[in-house]
Amino acid sequence: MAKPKKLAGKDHDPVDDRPFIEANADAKKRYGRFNLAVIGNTGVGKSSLVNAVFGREHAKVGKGLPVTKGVNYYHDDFLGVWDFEGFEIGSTDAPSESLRVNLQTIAERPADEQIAVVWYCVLHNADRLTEPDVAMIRALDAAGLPVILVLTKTDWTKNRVTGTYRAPADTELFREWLEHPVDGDGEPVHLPLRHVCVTSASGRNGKETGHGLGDLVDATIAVAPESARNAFRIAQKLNLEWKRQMAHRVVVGASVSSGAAAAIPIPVADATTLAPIQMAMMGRIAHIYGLELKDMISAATLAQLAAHIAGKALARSFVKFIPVVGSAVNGTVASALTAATGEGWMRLCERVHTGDLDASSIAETLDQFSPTVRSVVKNIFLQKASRT
Ligand SMILES: Nc1nc2c(ncn2[C@@H]2O[C@H](COP(=O)(O)OP(=O)(O)OP(=O)(O)O)[C@@H](O)[C@H]2O)c(=O)[nH]1
Ligand SMILES: [Mg+2]
Repeated sequence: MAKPKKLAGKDHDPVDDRPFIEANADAKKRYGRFNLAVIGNTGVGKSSLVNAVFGREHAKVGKGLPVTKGVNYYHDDFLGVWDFEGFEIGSTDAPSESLRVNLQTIAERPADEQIAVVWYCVLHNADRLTEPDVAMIRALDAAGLPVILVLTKTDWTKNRVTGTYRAPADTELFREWLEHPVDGDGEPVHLPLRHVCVTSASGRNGKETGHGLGDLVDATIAVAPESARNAFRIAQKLNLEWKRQMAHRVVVGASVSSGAAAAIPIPVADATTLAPIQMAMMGRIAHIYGLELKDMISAATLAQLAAHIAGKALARSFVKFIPVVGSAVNGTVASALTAATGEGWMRLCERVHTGDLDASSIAETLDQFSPTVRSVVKNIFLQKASRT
């Protein structure tokens, strides 16, 4: 491992924030963008579904880049949405034919725009799929795309006794048909769906949370190509546990690196040796939680962050509290310090991600998330325990 760049020697010099920015940019490249195609008639709830799962105002009506007729592409660093307008009933073109042409156009676009998964959206109370629906699903499958059929705007009813929600009986029948489709003569119909999900993006009044979205997220990751899965874990907002697991791996890696960097104990006065490792760890974790740096974290906040979390003052305070350490930070303390820093940063990122904490107030709340002596000591014990 390359020895971390030595940072400014004087106490008041700021810690370099470049490792944060570089690691953040590197995470963006490494994890890439998740591209979803949503197809379905106007008003079936495509945009609402995308917003419920990804939590951004991506798919607002009529505000994308019209890539080809009837298809808009919306994207940020984490997520790309190919928004297909529904076909017009009675139009002369066969919808599956125009879909094929559109898919061809998309296939010629850059690699980071390629569709990973398709949500084919149909109203839950549509009593059947139309011929054009079936033809389009086959065309998508023929193009090698995994298709999830999403029944939308389901009116769930709550069982007063059990508290569980149920879709209407007709919707369940429709789902069963979709899973084992047969024609009027009872002959099987070829319908290449990878999964059927029954969903609603919001409650009846448009305010409550949706239903069936966890199932949709699980189905999506299951059918996504392996290379797109981490990008999906990052882009979606419903399963926080996936993010925690990814971020935790980053913390463990940085913690090990810190231990190695301090294999020969670092004099406390030089404890900023650990800063680049910690800053890089935080940059990657910020990406995993979907924090867009340019919008959310100003350069001034970053500098403050660096000073706060990775500064040598912190290491000094540990020396006061942990007498065994003496005047140097050894490998065990260094790795515990980094682990505690990472855990605090994960909590902060998670709160910004869920909207509990406003990004503009990160600077004022840093103290709450900085590692405490207690959390470092806990990590020292955990590490000792894991070695024995
Ligand atoms: N009750 C209920 N209404 C919903 C649900 N999902 C969407 N809607 C409403 O249905 C309307 C259309 O939703 P959109 O998400 O804009 O539908 P769309 O498929 O993106 O429509 P276009 O972009 O015009 O093709 C909006 O008024 C939504 O609030 C749902 O699950 N339940
Ligand atoms: Mg829409």
